[in-house]
Amino acid sequence: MLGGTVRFHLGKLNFKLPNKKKGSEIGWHQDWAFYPHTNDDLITVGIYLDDCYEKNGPLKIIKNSHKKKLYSHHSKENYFVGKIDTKKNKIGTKDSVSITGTAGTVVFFHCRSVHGSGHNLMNNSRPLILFGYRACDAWPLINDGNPHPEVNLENYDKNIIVGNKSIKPRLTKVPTIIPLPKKKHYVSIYELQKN
Ligand SMILES: O=C(O)CCC(=O)C(=O)O
Repeated sequence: MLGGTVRFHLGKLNFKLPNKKKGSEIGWHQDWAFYPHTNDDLITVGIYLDDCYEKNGPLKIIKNSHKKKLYSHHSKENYFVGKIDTKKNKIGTKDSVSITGTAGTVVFFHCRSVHGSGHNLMNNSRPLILFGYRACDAWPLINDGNPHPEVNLENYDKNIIVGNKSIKPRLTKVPTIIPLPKKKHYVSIYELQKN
């Protein structure tokens, strides 16, 4: 899927606590908007650690959206807020696919896929562990807080799973918007989108 080389990018665990009618949704977004690279051979892998039903607030993905445009994730005031104004962009979110599944279900999606998730209305939590991977020659355009070549190249290269290190990035014609400015430093997507 990544064209033959793989470098670990990031890992995080999104719990979605039980019975949350507020605050547990993730607004529609493209991961690519958070970390543009010189090419878009980046993928996110999600694994449910518990069974996830429609009412648990499953991940929802808009089919084929990775082949379309990069949407603005900035507010009216031009701050990066990490979510898309779906009304303004006339994005039909009703046609999204709900990724439900039993514990251990794995989903792979492209970094430009438009996705989000709703509230967890059930009384069990919805732990979803997410891993990001990138082709070895996809060079990050910004420091997104994950292993970054300019911070420590040796450590950055330790994240290669398949392939060889190289300082020759592959440049392709990809739409990019730098995710700046931000109002402040945010530790999670929940916090960023809420503000
Ligand atoms: O936890 C979810 O449902 C979606 C998470 C997500 O898209 C993200 O953290 O970027």
